[in-house]
Amino acid sequence: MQPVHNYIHIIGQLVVILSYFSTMWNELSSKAKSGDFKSLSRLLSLVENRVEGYYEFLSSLSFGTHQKVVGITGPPGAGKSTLTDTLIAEWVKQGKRVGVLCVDPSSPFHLGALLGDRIRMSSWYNNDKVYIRSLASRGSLGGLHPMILEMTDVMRMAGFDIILVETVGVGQSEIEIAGLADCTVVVLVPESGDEIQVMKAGLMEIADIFVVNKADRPGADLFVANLNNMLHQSSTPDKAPTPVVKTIAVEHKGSAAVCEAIEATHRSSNAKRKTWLLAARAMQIIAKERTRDIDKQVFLKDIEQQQDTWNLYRFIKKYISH
Ligand SMILES: Nc1nc2c(ncn2[C@@H]2O[C@H](COP(=O)(O)OP(=O)(O)OP(=O)(O)O)[C@@H](O)[C@H]2O)c(=O)[nH]1
Ligand SMILES: [Mg+2]
Repeated sequence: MQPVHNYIHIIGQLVVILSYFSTMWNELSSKAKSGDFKSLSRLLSLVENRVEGYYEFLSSLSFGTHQKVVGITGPPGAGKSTLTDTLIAEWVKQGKRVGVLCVDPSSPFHLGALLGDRIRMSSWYNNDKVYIRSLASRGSLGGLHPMILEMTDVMRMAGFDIILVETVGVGQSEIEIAGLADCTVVVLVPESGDEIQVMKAGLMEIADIFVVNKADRPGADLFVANLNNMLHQSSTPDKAPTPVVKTIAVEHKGSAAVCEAIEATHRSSNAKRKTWLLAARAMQIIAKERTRDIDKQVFLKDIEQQQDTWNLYRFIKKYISH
């Protein structure tokens, strides 16, 4: 009889623990929905760390359709954070609630950026319409952040009208952001001649809007003209050329035009593109869940230790065969 009692006791404890978790998720989400940023921060951390119950929580979410996820990407130092700051100001003026996720690649090159964003956007930290969270990219191989899609959905649940995701355009992140955002803004500067070459290899397709920032610098008009030229050449009868907006973010110039352009892409976004975006998101999450057991650091070490006779397919076989 003793073992049966033990089982009942254990099951009872499990029920208590599970109901504790479910109450915690429910309480935090209802507080976050009512505008409590502390609860939102905690929810984001729980999802970021995949704490017990996160998947059930995500599965229970529902959100409005008016919300818009805007991706801001571009080369390091192009002025993305400064522009984000001015866009927040425009939207707050319109009475909108804005949530921002800044993804910071955790390379030593960008160590200062996190602090930089804090300083630049510090004026918003006490505004109850604006929530800003910086994330490290946490070893996601050249990508955004392993839980960025899920965290963006938590932001949607919290009811922001606009959710901005700022990311430095390196590696895979541009492609990932196109799958994440309803509208992708690519920020360039007049000196971005080389980036135009890069764009031919993929950036062009993902941009809904190009912003040429630092238009106070020499060569801005020529750069805009060249860019427009290139975009016109690649446009088709059923696809208008991607709009180009000139800004001087440090002087808050041009940000209203960027907001208008973002609004316009919302109106013109078609059902086919939406389906494509949802499919891209679903594929990303499935791929991530399937590779979840692979510790990236161990994986990298394993590759490092391979000999010259290394064969990629032999190496990955142990990961893909069941
Ligand atoms: N001249 C000029 N400088 C600008 C403009 N916008 C931003 N800057 C400056 O450019 C520098 C980089 O700006 P950030 O907003 O940090 O750029 P970022 O793209 O967010 O940088 P990372 O996140 O590090 O990639 C800062 O010193 C800004 O003051 C502009 O319109 N004109
Ligand atoms: Mg920045």
